[in-house]
Amino acid sequence: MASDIRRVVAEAPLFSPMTPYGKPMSVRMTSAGKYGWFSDRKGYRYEPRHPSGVAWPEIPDSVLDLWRTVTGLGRQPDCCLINFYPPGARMGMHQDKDEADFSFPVVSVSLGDDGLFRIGNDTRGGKTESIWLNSGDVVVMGDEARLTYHGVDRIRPGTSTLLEAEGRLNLTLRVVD
Ligand SMILES: O=C(O)CCC(=O)C(=O)O
Ligand SMILES: [Mn+2]
Repeated sequence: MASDIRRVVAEAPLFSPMTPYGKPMSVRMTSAGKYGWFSDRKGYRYEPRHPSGVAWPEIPDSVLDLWRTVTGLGRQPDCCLINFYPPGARMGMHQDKDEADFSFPVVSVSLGDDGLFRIGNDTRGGKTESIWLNSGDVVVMGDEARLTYHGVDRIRPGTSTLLEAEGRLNLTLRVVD
């Protein structure tokens, strides 16, 4: 799967999106599928093209197979968001809510270095729990957990040899329409 993602990144290079508040995110990202997730001063949204103007590459079969196995759904995801966390990168607590239908789960796959994932509840603030996600771990955010706040506090560089560079890759599979 890591080599499939490398091919996607070769076609649709990683970029650092700007938050709506005007600060670049520390995570670098790209996408595969019908839509890619994007952010700039105008806000968070899905876009049909990479910022370079090319269409997003297709979602690799290895990733679609995992989606089918984990969800049992006939419906395929519209987006595979690829996040790359270099050492020092993090992602603040947020809900995934730019999708039209929250009855579909979001499936997340972690590859490479360990990441400290924090999960709360469906309101901002309040009690949270942290778990280290290791390479190969899959998290399904579905049903009552679909709109749970979550984020990544830090990664532990050098804990995996899967990727050439130090860092963590996370894929999230999303039904957008
Ligand atoms: O990197 C992770 O484990 C979570 C990524 C995430 O929450 C997102 O891309 O929306
Ligand atoms: Mn998320």
